[in-house]
Amino acid sequence: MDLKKLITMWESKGLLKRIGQPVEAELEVTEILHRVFAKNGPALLFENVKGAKMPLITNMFGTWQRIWDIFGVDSQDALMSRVRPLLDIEPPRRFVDKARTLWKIKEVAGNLPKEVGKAQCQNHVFMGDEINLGDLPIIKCWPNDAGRFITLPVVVTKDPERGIQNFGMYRMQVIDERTTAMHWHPGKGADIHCRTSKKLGKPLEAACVLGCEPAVTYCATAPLPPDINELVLAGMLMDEPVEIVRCKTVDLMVPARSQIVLEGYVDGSETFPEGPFGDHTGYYTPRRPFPVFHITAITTDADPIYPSTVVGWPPFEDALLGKLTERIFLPFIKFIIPDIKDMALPVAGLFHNLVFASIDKQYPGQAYKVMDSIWGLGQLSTSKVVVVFDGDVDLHKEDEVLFHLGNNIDPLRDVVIKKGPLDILDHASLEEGFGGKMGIDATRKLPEEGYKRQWPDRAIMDEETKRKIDALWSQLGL
Ligand SMILES: [Mn+2]
Repeated sequence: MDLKKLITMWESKGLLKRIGQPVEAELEVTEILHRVFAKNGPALLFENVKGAKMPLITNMFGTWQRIWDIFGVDSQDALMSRVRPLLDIEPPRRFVDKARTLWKIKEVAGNLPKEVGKAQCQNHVFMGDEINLGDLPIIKCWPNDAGRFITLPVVVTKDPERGIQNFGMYRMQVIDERTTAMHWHPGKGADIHCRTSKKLGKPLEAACVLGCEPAVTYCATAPLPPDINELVLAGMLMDEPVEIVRCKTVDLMVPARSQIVLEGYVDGSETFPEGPFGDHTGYYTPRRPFPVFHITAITTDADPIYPSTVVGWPPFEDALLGKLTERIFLPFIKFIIPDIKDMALPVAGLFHNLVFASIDKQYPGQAYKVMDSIWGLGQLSTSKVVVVFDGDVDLHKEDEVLFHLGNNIDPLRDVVIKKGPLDILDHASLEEGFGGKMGIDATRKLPEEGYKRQWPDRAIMDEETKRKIDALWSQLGL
């Protein structure tokens, strides 16, 4: 569903609040958002951000109810059922299977991106001297931030050799009215495109899409393998194709139902000292050189709305997006690592500091095999601490997790320390992006794992007593 329709719907359900009072783009939006998010409050539409020519929306992803609305579902299960067909596609053995497989592929194909000729995001086109980022209510999030940052951009780039587009989210620091920095880290989709362009000796065309379908915004943050199109995932999750339109000044296709598109290019040899920026670690990330984005056109909806978010000391608005990714990608992780029964990445662990996995242990050393698999898998490879539990542990109850973590381990025997890649934002690690990792085996130990004692039974009530007390319960008046 597009942003304007969501706004109408949320307003009618009391899930969005308009704020007419004048508010500063610097810091004030952050402080208001922080307080409203903390009490599971509404999405906020700031209609009067000082100095800006359009309203700002924030806290779109702040509650599960709004997230389900974004995808047009009423529950997590309903959303999950839309990606399940991908996992069920297997080589057909019988005719009836074949029919089923084709139907499933059709179901996926029916929601592929669809090109349109005319788009709401190109209602107004601003070029040359008309380009002015000052018209947008771009916020400064934290007191020591280097300046104003675009925090919810969907950045579109194309592999210059193979023509495959990528949609990623990289914060953009405003340098002047038509220039920004592009905070894409080494190895991210757009960074790879930029390096290829530099090798070919030409600039990389890029577009920054603001206020597209929020489902598309989410998919730009999803840890998809390279070359898997984010819009295909968005189409599946929304059960509706993403409409795309050709940009006015660059050869890129962008989501048509967007509020604002910044078109331009990045010259791979030019950098800007980007940052500091108060990041989702709750700390400022240091100033580092990043590429520069030159805007060649701004296209907008008839009356555009600018989207934003703030990250910081968790939990913040991005916590729900992280949890959503944990749930959506679990079936795919289980497909690759079948040992895994469940996984939890606690919000306070920032999704890369702490990973909990559970297994039904079948053989000695299986917990270590699972740790190595996690450390070898996509973005999970930067996980700092991985703890493996038995399958009967509810990984989503922090008390239960800590109970087993403390109760079931002997650090001399059950901890492995090793080296590997870490999240670039980790300020504690030995080097930026590289350092120590820890794996903890918190499962019941087998004799072959060096446990020569008798693993004790859990002290739990028997069923007969429970039934007797059930029968007695109403008479006890408790
Ligand atoms: Mn990608």
